[in-house]
Amino acid sequence: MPSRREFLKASMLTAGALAAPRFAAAATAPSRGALPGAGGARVVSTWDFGVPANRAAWSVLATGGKALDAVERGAQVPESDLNNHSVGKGGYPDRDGHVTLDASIMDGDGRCGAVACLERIAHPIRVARRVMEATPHVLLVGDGALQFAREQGFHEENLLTPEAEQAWREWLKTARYKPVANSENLDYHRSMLPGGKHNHDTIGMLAVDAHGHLAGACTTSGMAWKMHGRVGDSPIIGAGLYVDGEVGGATSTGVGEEVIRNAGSFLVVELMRQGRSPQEACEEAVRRIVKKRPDGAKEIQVGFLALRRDGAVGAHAIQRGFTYAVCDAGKQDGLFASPSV
Ligand code: SD4
Repeated sequence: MPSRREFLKASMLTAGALAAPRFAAAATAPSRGALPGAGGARVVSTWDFGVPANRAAWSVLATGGKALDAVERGAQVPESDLNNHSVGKGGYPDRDGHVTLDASIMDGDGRCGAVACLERIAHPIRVARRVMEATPHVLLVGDGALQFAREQGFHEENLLTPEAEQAWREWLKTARYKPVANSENLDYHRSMLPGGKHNHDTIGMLAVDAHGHLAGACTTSGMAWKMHGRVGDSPIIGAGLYVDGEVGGATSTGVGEEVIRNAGSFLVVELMRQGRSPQEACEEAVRRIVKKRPDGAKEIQVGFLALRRDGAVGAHAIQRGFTYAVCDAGKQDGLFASPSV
């Protein structure tokens, strides 16, 4: 476990490393849990763009709404740009030029739904919820997911913007696949748009509502320049997202392959069930990834965010630079620098 001094140092470095911070990341995470009952609601999200997403979720929670509705609402903020266009319009495509989207949603009662490799639909999180509520399945992929979205009346559109296409053509000149750590925040601040043109758009969001119910959502355009058909951790229940109403929830961001290999979010929740704090649980999950691939881990980023049933929050990442947003009755725009290995 990092000492307080290491934690503060990492936090300060993180804040300094952000190109043009839109929100100043605080050094001290909210360690005390929210109180149950009225005013005890809280929502947390990955990355700086979690702040506006949390605000949208808060509009549901503050009026006594359900955690599930809150995360679905909040996740749609980074799925849209400032003109309310789609996530994919800002996301980079795969190496063949297709913008393919992954998303999952989970309720504390165990119900869940997800879509993977979905094209042409701006709000995959809404399709994921529809999978959960209108089908006997958990995960629909590719053409089948698109067919279902069409049947459900979702609007179809081309998600590849001219800017993203240009960046893709530029990338094709070298065609080298190498994920960049913390590109989510760096690109966000460069473009200043939640769904801006360089943004990978992954948001993991966890909420506890005033009734003590939990839910989570995760949505992404995935790793830029991935192979066509590649699916990351975000739509895999237990990897990019897991919620158990008796314990808490966890979500992840970064290189999804490493998270899937370790069933990351499920691991975090199970560790909390066994008595570890959200912070300790996230640290252990990161440690497992680093331990299994010490050399590979030097070059990649993975971050976990956890919310316990009582509102206590934890986060940990391999590299410096991972931030997370916290929103509750006391403060709606909290932003914290995650400690890291
Ligand atoms: C993935 N975990 O597809 C996602 C990528 C990500 O911010 O988190 N990007 O592997």
